[in-house]
Amino acid sequence: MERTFLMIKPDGVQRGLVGDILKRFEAKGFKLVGLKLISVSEDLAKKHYDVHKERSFFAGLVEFIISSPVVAMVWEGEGVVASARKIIGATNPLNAEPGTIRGDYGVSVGRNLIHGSDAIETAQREIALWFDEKELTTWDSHSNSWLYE
Ligand code: ABT
Ligand code: MG
Repeated sequence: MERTFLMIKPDGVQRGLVGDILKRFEAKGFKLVGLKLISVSEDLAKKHYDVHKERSFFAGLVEFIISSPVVAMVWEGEGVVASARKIIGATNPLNAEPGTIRGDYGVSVGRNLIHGSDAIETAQREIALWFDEKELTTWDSHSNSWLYE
């Protein structure tokens, strides 16, 4: 089954939005298989955002991610990678639709509340980067037969 990596950024944790954000993915019908609150090391932040290392905003982005705890998560379900990106909304919260997490709660691109893997291959890389295999839990959700035909 498809999996994605999501991370509630320091602004989402500081603003008390963890419960609201988790609720959206649960209510949609995705299954939580990994969850932890952590202070991110500079090394991990740099590895996570490696694709942006030449960009002007890279140093500020790394500083932001290590500035305060984040909630790292793995969610599972059919089409979860693309669907989670829709639930999250556009990168710039001012362009994100109301009803999305960024559309409902954000106003600036550098404080956009949550990260979601942008493709299945990216998700596999990010899950391996953030979680040990033993931190992920495989379980049967009683909702499964009511979510899937
Ligand atoms: P992430 O889920 O955090 O990867 O965001 P998303 O994929 O929607 O957007 P990208 B382009 O990957 O942005 C990564 C982080 O960099 C910030 N950013 C991005 C800037 O601060 N300035 C910019 O001009 C761009 C393009 C936004 C994202 N994180 N934060 N916070
Ligand atoms: Mg991205």
